[in-house]
Amino acid sequence: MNRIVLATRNKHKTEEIKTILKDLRLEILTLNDFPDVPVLTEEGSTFRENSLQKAHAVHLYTKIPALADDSGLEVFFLNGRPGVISARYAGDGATDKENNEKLLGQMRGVAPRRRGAQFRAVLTFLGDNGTEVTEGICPGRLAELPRGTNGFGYDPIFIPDGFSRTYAELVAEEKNAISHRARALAAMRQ
Ligand code: ITT
Repeated sequence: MNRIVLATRNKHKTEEIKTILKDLRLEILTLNDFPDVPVLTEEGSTFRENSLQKAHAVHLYTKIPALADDSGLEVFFLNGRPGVISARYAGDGATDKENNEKLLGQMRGVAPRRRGAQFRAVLTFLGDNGTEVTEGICPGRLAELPRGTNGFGYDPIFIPDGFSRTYAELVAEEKNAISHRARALAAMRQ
C-alpha cells in the first residue's frame, strides 16, 4: 500500500484529512510516527509559502511523500486578517478561545452584511514525481457569538454559506462535505 505522511501537528486537521481520504488505498502516517521531526517554523507571508515549507521539511526528513495543509480564516472587514496568522492571532501560544474572542471583539457592532469571511486551505503534496499545490475556499460570514462544540479553531464563529449553523454546529460529515480543506483535497485527488 502507498504511504504518505501528513506534515501537520494539528490533530483536528489530521482527523479531517484522514476521514476525507478514507476511501483511498493509502496508509496515512502522521508526525507522531516521526517524533524527532524538527518543529516546523512558519515564516512565510502566504499560505502557499508555508504549505510548501512544511511539506519540504517533512519530506526531507522522512523521505516519504508528504502532504501539508496551511489554512486560516480571512475576514473581509479586516482586510483578510487573521489569514496566515490565524493560529496565533491573539499571540504565540494563544488558545482557540482567545483567538475567537479577539476576532469577535474587533467585529463587535459590525453589521451582518459586513461580516463576510472565508476559510482558505492550501495543500502541498510533495512526492517522488514532484510537487502539487491545490487550494480550497469556503465562503461564509462571522457569527455574533460562538456557537457549537464540534471541530476546532474558529469553527464556533464561522457560518458557511447556505447554512444558519456554525461550522462547530455541523457534524463531521457536513463540514467535510463543504469545507475549505475538503475542497482543496478534492482538487488534490485529481
Ligand atoms: P500545522 O502547521 O502543524 O499544520 P497549525 O494549527 O499551526 O498546524 P496553520 O498554521 O495552518 O496550522 O494554522 C491554521 C489555523 O487556522 C488553525 O490553528 C485554526 O485557528 C485556523 N483553521 C484552519 N482550518 C480551520 C478549520 O477547519 N476550522 C477552524 N479553524 C481553522
